[in-house]
Amino acid sequence: MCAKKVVFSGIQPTGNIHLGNYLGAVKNWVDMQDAYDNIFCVVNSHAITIKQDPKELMQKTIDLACMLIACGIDPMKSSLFIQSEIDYHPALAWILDCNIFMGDMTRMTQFKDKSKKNPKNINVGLFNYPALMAADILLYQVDLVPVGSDQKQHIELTRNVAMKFNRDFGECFKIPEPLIIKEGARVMGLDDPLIKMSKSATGKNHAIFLLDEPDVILTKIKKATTDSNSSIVFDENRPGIYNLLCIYEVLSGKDRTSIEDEFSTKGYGVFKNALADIVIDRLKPIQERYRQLKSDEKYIKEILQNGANAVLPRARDTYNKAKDLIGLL
Ligand code: AQP
Repeated sequence: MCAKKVVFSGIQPTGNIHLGNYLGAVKNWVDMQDAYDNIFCVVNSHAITIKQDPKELMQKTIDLACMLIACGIDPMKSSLFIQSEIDYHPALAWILDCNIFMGDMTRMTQFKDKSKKNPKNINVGLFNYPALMAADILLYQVDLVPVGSDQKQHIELTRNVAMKFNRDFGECFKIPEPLIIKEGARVMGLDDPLIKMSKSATGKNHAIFLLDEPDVILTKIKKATTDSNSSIVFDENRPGIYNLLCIYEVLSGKDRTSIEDEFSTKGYGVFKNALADIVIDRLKPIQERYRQLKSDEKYIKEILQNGANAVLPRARDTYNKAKDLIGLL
């Protein structure tokens, strides 16, 4: 029997997890758990590229792990751990840093976007984020990295540095492939469908958070930006209604033609109510499970410790190999 492919992905504890994180990443992690050998990571070291309150960051890290389990990450099928528990991540990032050209790093669009959002804290870590992300992935000899489409450029950089290292020093890293499921790959802000839904955006109606109460979800969807044209069809040139229809498509599992047949003549009000119903229904069991798990932090910490113990040997082996190949004692 051939071994299962290894999947790795991470998520930052930078704020409340939203529908974009869920549909673009976490839902896919959960759906594919049986098919792969899964490693998932709360990437708290990435989170400090943006200023964080230390106590809050610790709590948000545990809460996010709790939410991932509530969403369906099963510790019996997946290793879930906290990035800062394994020191090989920053150690390998340094080796990779010395093998990534400035020109390649300066092309990363996320750095440009995040610098604009945080003009008073454009730190070296923010610039260097993709090297740490490459280390996260390469340490585990990964086949696939399921992410939203915003991370495609970083995975490309990861592949390039891995290939360069293997060429220059000898075979060390498996070359990972991005796994971007088209549906849900880029959920846009409800208040502004031209920008990606994001944890750190401040608009009151920007994102649906997984812990939002039903009435809040309904209000946010009702207030979502659409346009003056009332027909309900999948048209990328009408980004507001297109975004809402894409969310409905992933959550309902229906195809585009049947969704258009169902709503095309019904107007935005009816469609928005149906979308709110489906979002609320999907989030309800996740919220219930989250509340149960939250009352047992010891259990969450145990899962995280077991996850770290399970993945540590892989990280150690890869790091030692890279260190040896590059001539570090
Ligand atoms: N809007 C989105 N649509 C689809 N997928 C998304 N992802 C993020 N936003 C969307 C995917 O979620 C996973 C975890 O993301 P992250 O926490 O590592 O960081 P991010 O991409 O920077 O997410 P945010 O929400 O925008 O956080 P902040 O505001 O802190 O920067 C990734 O797979 C990502 O693709």
